[in-house]
Amino acid sequence: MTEKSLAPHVIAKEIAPLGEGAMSLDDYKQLYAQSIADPSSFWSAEAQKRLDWFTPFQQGLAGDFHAGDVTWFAGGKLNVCYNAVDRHVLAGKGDHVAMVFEGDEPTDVRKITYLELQRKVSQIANALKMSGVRKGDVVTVYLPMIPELAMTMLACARIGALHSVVFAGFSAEALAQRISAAASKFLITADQGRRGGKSIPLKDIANAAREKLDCEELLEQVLVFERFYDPESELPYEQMPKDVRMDELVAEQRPYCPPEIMDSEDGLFLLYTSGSTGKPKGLMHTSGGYALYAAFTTQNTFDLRDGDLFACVADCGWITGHTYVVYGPLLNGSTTFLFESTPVYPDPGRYWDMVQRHKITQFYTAPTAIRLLMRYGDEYPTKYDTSTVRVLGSVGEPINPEAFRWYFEVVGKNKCTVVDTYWQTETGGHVVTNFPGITPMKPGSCTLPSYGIATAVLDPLAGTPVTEPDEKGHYEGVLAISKPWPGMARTCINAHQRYLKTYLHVYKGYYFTGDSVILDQDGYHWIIGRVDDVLNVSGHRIGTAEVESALVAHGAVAQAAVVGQPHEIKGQSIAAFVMLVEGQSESEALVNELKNLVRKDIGGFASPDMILVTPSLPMTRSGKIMRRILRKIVCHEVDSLGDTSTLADPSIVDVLIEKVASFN
Ligand code: 6R9
Repeated sequence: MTEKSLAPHVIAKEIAPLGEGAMSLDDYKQLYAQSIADPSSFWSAEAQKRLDWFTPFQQGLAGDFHAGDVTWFAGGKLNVCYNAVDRHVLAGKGDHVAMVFEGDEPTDVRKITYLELQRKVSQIANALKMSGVRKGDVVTVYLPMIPELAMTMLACARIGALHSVVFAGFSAEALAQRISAAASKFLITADQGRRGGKSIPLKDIANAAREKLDCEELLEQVLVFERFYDPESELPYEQMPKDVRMDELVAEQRPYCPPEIMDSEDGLFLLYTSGSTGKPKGLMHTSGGYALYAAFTTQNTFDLRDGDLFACVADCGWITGHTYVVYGPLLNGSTTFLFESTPVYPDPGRYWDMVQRHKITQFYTAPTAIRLLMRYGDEYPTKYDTSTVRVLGSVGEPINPEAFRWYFEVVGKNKCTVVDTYWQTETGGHVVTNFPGITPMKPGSCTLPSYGIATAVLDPLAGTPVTEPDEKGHYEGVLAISKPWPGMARTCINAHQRYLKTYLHVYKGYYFTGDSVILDQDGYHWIIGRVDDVLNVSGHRIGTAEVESALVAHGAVAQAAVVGQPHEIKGQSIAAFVMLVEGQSESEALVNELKNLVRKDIGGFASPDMILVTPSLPMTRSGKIMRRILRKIVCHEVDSLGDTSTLADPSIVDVLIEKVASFN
């Protein structure tokens, strides 16, 4: 963090809209203190207020971080789909629009009411049941950002199956890995996706995935939606055994499916995410706790009110899409927006054009998109009427103050609150964020903890809270959370020890985020970035280990080391150093092959921007690659390389500096 970003540029809260009966900062502080003094009572009251229970729960929180056996509202029975859909219909809101979908082409708009949603989700749920899906099964969902994706997630929740959504930008290899790791017997996909006027051949990729690992043995049925379904037309994709034409099957179903009665602690979904080591982890979120946390944070962070049109433009393939496209807005009975395209198609005014046409009231995106759009100047956001927006949100990585100011001043015309929401796949929803009209903003800081979240800044070595401020009055360390909250993931599927080791046993008594943080004199949180080997490219989490293992799979590569490099738009880009096996030589063709390999193994978004072939890597005598040194070299911080004396061959450092300099 630079000195500049720490400058306490506080945007006066008077500029930010204050809701009716809005709380003051002191009210927040009081309620926050109450929420962390007794989280169990705080969340129990919220769970009674915000969710409908078939059987009430007797206890809020049970278990703790030490044992790794946290539960919320266990014994209470509910159904999350019923809560997100049916109860709004029963309350007389059946004709209220639940979803507004805007496809790749701006003219492709669909509006779906709560009643229509209940019927369609029921039909999909019945189709799943007919295909053999049972309570507790894992259904892998590989779909583009179309309403059927959200509906399929809700249909799974309705029948008690766990959805495992795989982002449609992932490759066949990555899809296969996730089907296999979860022993998933069902795959739901589509013939194609559309983005920026181009077709993405999802079914072909799914077909390729089925040929890998044990997927074909595992899969009982593959249900295929058609992006432009026409019952009269020929199959628009290459068929394989076990394929089912999903739109046809769905149309045959009864439009009501009774919701399964689930325990609060029954799994709602799995979502695979990258960690610092090994293969992606399948984090499991539960029904009651996750649903409550999604509903609560959506309403509080975004000041959600009746009549709002809430637009989170993330893809459902990521946690942001789960919590803030599907579950959060629908659990609140609001109208959610689903967006299939990109911020620059057909031109860089797309977002603001949508805001104007649909009268969007909350708009939520990632800093990488804001930085990209900033480059096209003020002309686009200025051209459109964005006055319906009250809250602008940012998520995925720290937002640099320049991008924050542009978002606030040019997009929000100095009238909206910008909420900088810090959270993770593991946390289920926002854990540190400002609240509209309540928390004064500081561009670049995600500000103060959300209710019930007891943040702690720990000394990374001692594992105890940092108690001594530095000369500026700041506390610096790793970010941890000391008390359980309902939205936290409960386990990694089939790998509870890995869950404990990664999150709960690193620092005893704390949940460890993997991020480092500075707490300023006002208690504001400034996220510095990951302390582990996890990269954040355009807001996408990628483990260095995943990219390295894709690279070494090439016959010519002996060793690979991957680090993040600062990138103006993506936040970070990937820099890879590869050492070739004896007798192989460097060529442009090889570099292209390696890029393609990563594309094939993980997905296009993980492809390195820079691949350098080097004679060797900076290794310790015990053979450990010192990534710290590579990081400094790609960041051009060669004056602060630190101790290089433990390197087996210190002369390699100069060779690498030279290589990086000549690449740029
Ligand atoms: C929601 C999501 C989580 C990691 C997290 C951190 C980074 C997310 C941030 C932020 C600073 C913010 N991150 N939001 N850093 N300010 N507002 O992105 O989940 O994909 O699991 O990534 O993203 O490093 O640890 P996920």
